[in-house]
Amino acid sequence: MKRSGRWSVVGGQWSVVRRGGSPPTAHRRGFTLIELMLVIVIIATLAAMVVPRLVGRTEQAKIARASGDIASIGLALDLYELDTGQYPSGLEELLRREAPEGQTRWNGPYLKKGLPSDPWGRDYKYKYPSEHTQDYDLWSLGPDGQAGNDDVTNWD
Ligand SMILES: [Ca+2]
Repeated sequence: MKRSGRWSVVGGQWSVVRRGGSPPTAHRRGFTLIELMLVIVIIATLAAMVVPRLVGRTEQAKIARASGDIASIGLALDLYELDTGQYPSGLEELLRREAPEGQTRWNGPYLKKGLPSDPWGRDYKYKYPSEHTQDYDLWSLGPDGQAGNDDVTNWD
């Protein structure tokens, strides 16, 4: 590739100097430091406006992922119940490869990819029998790790 010029700093200006050594002329265009700083300030301002929205979206995405996890763990629980006639006492039962003693129908492990942590790095909670008049309770404590309104649950 033939290069037509080279980058150089002349008097605080970034500019392309033409090969052949023709002297810099008045209409030569380069970025001054001030212009560069202006661009940086504009980018920083845009980032400050956009980043909080992205953070909000990330939280929404985590809640959506927790709902998805709860749905797929729920599916595994239902398959377990279909084979054994009852829901397991704990989620780790879904990971069991060998059938329990006397269990003739068994297609474990029911969670092939293991038990996921919730998007905030904690275990999903499981309770059987349910306290919410359903088959079982399955939930995440949400962003704050404590029981409250931001929990992601399979009941409301
Ligand atoms: Ca919570």
